[in-house]
Amino acid sequence: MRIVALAGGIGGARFLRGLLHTAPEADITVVGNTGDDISLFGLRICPDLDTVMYTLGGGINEEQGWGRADETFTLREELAAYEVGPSWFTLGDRDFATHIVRTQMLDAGYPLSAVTEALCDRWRPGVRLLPMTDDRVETHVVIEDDAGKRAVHFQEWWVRLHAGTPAQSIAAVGAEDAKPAPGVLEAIEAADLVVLPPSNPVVSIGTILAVPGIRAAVAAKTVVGVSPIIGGAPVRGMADACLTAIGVETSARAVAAHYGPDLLDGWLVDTADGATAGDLDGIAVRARPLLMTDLEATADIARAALDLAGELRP
Ligand code: FO1
Repeated sequence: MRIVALAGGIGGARFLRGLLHTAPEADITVVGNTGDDISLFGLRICPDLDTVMYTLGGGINEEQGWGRADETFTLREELAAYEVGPSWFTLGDRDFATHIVRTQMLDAGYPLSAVTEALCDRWRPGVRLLPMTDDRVETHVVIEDDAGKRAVHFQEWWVRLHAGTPAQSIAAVGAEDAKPAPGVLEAIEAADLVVLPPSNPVVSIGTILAVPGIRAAVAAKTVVGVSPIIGGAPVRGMADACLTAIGVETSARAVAAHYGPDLLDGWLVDTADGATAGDLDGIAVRARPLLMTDLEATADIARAALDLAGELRP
């Protein structure tokens, strides 16, 4: 079975671990969000690609959901001693090596897709990990505070401001001129189904769908999504702040409506939202426990998504 998953960071990576567990024989291609990418200290950092690579490759810092396990922070301390920032974005020594290798290859002219493939040669995530595009796309957020109205990089809003200052707007800068990375459209077209894991529907899944050509390719397939919102709140992260920024209510049903029936064929909601689990504009909605408490629970959720897709596939 050929599966394509559009994935963001922590929630997406955790879901993929369950998907691999329940369908070890499946051929899984992950199209990763690169809108979170940021350049710091002269290095290109790809948080969502790294979170998928480290999580599926066994190197993730499990409780954080990002960065490496068994980290040390000597480089960070030395940079602070030189008062070279930013200090609000924590990079560990092991993680720095990934960004050095990536930047070296990008500077040598390799596209991000080739760099990601090379990094995955080491990590062996068990899926084919493709960036959504090789072109530069960066999510920026317009905020207004006592320093005035300005656009800040998504990471500054997310990490330094904890999404505490309301986003007046969120823009995937460069998305309209970006092309899908090599292999992305082919993988989607060849897929038996596309899965939307419980990633951030705005800055992760939404950004991937904003790359011209990807949304139409996905919409042509059987698509099943997993709600990242349970009982009116995101399980983790701050998807509510992102949804509010685009005028979408923070509910499982509102996210399904936001993705739209042209895109979604099936939608899994948690039992907490079961009361409103009736189908929505032709989207088949099913309620089941969605908390990814451990690998078995996550595998069961992934299995439910595959079963629903099987039910819906023409
Ligand atoms: N998230 C934080 O909340 N604080 C950090 O200092 C931080 C550093 C960081 C470094 C590398 C990396 O790959 C991810 C990092 N993240 C950090 C998480 C990151 O902001 C988010 O995972 C994604 O961008 C959103 O999914």
